[in-house]
Amino acid sequence: FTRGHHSVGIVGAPFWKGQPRAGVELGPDLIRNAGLVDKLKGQGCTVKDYGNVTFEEVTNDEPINGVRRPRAVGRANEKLSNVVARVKRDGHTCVMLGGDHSLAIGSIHGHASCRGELSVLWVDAHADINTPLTSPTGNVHGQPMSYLIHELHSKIPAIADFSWITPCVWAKDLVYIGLRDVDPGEHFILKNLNIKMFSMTDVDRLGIAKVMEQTCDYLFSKGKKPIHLSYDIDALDPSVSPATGTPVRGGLTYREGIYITEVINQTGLLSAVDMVEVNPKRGSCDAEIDSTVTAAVDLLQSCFGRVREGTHPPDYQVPKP
Ligand code: B3U
Ligand code: MN
Ligand code: MN
Repeated sequence: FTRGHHSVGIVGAPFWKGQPRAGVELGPDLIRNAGLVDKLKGQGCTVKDYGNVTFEEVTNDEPINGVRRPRAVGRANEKLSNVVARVKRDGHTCVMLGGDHSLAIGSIHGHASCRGELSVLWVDAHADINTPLTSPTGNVHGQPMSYLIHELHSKIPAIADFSWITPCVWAKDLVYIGLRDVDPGEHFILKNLNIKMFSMTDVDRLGIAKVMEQTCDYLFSKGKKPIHLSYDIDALDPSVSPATGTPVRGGLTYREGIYITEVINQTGLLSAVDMVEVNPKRGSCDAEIDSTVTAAVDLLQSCFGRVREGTHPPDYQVPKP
């Protein structure tokens, strides 16, 4: 096979407590049941499935500093961080199947603990960079980047079971694509830290090809680092991926979403991917669920070398009559 030959390690994280809507914990098995492993193998990847992380029940998990379910979220991410670090030590590109986007704390932390400084590409309708004290909801899935950015460390209050988190990403190494629902505190942080972002307005103005060209130029100008792609399925338009907790109109088309992953694959630097916020209970019929899950699988296939023009084995011969 001309492309691919990636070694992929898959980790399921069936966790929902970073937000209030049940069902997002079904994401990992849905994405697997849609044939992810066989499809990746079929395009030339080596795949190891590490199974699902199991999370302990936490009782008496009252909010701290407005943060909801802090102990469950903190412990789940500490465990996930250790699993992702193991997948990276084993030499794989790590695919973390969520679950809600609070899991990016553990995924990025574990990745960085093994690979050092990272470039983070965050594809999402939302910036997920509220601090506990700017968050309008208290849901940690709207906050993960705030815990990981060095420059925000002094703004994070003490929270039970979050003390293991050490910041590991510099503001200059973060790029957003797809933003269209950003809270005031988040907008202030993005501007104040001069974080690179391509809102949907920028996608409209530039087109996705220029957005990706500028994303790569920007990240590579800071030095080539392993890329962590954190892909929230709600980045795509709800007409494509309706089965998600907080859909926002006016999102990426299927083609724009796929193009992002094709370009990231071509960099050769992709080191870990999160695919999060697939929630079948938010789909109103099987077709809506199927469209959402299929999009998630297609995006992951494109991350690992699937190309829309098609391909053929190097020894391919046209059959002679
Ligand atoms: N920014 C809001 C809403 C939100 C963030 N992420 C999602 N929704 N999926 C918040 O809760 O911080
Ligand atoms: Mn998100
Ligand atoms: Mn989102």
